[in-house]
Amino acid sequence: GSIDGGGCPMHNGGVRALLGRTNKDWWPEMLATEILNPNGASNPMGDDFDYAEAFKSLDYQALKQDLHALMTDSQDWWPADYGHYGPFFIRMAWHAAGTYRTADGRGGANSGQQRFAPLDSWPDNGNLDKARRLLWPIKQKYGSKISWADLFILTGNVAIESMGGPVFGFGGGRADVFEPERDIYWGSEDKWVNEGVQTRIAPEHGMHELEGPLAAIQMGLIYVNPEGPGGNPDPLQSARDMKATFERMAMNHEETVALTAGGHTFGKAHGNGDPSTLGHAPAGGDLVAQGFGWVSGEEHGGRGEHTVTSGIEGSWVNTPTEWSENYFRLLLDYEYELVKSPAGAQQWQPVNQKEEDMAPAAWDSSKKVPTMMTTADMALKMDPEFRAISEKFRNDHEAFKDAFARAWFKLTHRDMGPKVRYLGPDVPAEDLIWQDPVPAGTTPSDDDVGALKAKIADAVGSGGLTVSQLIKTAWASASTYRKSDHRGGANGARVALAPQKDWEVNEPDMLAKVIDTLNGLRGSMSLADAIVLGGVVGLEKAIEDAGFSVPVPFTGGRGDATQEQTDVESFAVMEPEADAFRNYVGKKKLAVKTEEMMLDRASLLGLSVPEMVVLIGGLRVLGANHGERGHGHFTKRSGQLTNDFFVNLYDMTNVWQAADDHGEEYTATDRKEGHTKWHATRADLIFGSNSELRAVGEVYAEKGHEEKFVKDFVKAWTKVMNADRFDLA
Ligand code: HEB
Repeated sequence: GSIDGGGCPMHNGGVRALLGRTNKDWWPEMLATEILNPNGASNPMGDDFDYAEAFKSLDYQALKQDLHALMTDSQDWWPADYGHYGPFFIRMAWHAAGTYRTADGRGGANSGQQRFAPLDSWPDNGNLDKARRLLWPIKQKYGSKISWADLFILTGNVAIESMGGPVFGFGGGRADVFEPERDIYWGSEDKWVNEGVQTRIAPEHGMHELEGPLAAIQMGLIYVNPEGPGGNPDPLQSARDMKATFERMAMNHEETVALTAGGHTFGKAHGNGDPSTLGHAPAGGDLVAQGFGWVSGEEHGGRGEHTVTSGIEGSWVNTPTEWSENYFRLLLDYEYELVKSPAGAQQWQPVNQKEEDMAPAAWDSSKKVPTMMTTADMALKMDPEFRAISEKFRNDHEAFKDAFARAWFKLTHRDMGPKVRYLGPDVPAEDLIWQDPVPAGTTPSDDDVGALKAKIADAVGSGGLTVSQLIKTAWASASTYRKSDHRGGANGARVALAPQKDWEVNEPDMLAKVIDTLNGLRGSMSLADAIVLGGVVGLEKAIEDAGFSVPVPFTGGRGDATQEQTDVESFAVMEPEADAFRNYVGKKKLAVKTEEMMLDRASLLGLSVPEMVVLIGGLRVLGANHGERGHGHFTKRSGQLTNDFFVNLYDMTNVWQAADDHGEEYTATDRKEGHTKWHATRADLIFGSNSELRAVGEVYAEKGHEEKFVKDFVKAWTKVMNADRFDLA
């Protein structure tokens, strides 16, 4: 699930703010540009700009050629180790993609977030500001035909290719945003990883599991601390942390080994200097630094030979700019001893290393230096399960190559959603299970749509189906969509498959009955379309019963996925632990308040405040609550689409009182007569207590706005139903 308590004692009573620590907390003096674009309308390309169209006019091969040339075009202001920037760019791409986490689909490479705080200033992203600046002339040349987000990943691919490594493919289509994502929780700690803060998994303190939805072991890391948990060089504990964090990014243990080994077949770590002389991270830096961070105070400027990034020093293998079999060979054939880098970091060095296995010095290829392993690399040798995988890959290089190429492709494309969103000539033909494939649907004719509508309406007329059931089923199907990684949604009708069909929030018995009935009626139309059409029929009846005539649009053409096309485990993390739209709260104790969960879900659905407000107000009177729950059902005209929720919520004859001792349920009594009037949850009363939600709700409660309410509801509803229709664009 998305936001669980995770057993973290740091957050008083287990409740924390939805967003934890934000940029404003880290850098109070940061220029508050958001006052100019409170609604996120900061894209200089304007609303009409269509990145997919722009990408189609890109000279992709010329761009790739320029990137190949860039790899060895060393610049004095940040010279290339071994004369090759490839490894540096691979790390840039990996860190761009590596923030992805499965629980809420946020993070990842798909909007170019590495350009903004806090990511640009995370200790783990040290010196990647230079990698991005090296790319600027190419970004400038191709302009808006290639986004920064796509460029990061494509550059990583070209880097691998240019050093002879295996590449599975590339799909473009990551549109840039122009401000930091403000909807993402990165943690609550007020110190960075290198400032002695508690690690997020610490069994000795009763913390066995990462706090949801986080996927990094400490604030400011992409995954784990290379020196070991909290700096403790224990490879087995490091293995534990690697498994926990890589699982959160959708990687199994084999993929985790392949990625780390493949990545560290290239490049070096940087720790040849005094880390205490390093200046500010990019955010909070001096004007004259122009966005460069970690400027060294040492005479030589901390470049080249004197670079300090992680503080660890050395390359993993003897051939750091070529794809090879050397990583596993050196890892498994040598004994290692713990040593300290010049910067004082803990690292592992081969015992009695043969001269030919040593690496060329990055700045003087005539000199040989010992190779090294980080504690995280040692995990691949010391942890029995990782060890077996390492040995398998060592003995079968083709299997390793294939595993690395596929895992890299998944890493860098996991947050792009369905394959229809991929652009460009290098999109692989093969369908991959993590892409949540859905067979193409066929658009039903108007006659077929009309005929099925009539049949569903008959079923409602005869009592075989209810408006509430149709609305709940359509909502259950479509509302899994999340704009963070473009997963979920009504397309594919996965609501009828495991695991979604069994989710408590979906009321499995009710759901099965509705789906059976729709299957019996739908003929050749897809189930996915029939479910959405069921919602249309339910809604139109509710609108008509309320005395309005507002049509509900329907766009067919969805396909049905099979169980084989559905990775049950990867869908399991999408199960809602609460859904305010259905007034549902699960049994699990959550780390944030119910109304914050509501905001989070609305944000993932891409809703604005008015859209969220109108949807909740409408769903309540339509009887879309989970089970038979009557909370928030502020109407005497159940099943009619009216603004009664707001009219009755804002009625001053109500006096509200808590009805339980954990703040979830409330009861209204009549101010004069004292009789019980309504029952509500937090997710109902927040629309009266929060001044901004109230201001919007009041508009819907106003005289003369009854029809506006219906029209706005239909619009917001339709937006949710079609949120995943990338095939229509
Ligand atoms: Fe890595 C580098 C850690 C995974 C790729 N890395 C690195 C370093 C460190 C690390 C510490 C150094 C930095 C500096 O500069 O100083 N990693 C790590 C960890 C992990 C990892 C802990 C988890 C386990 N990687 C990874 C992956 C990849 C990579 C997955 C991909 C795929 N890296 C890399 C590269 C590099 C690195 C390529 C190099 C860079 C240069 O050379 O600059």
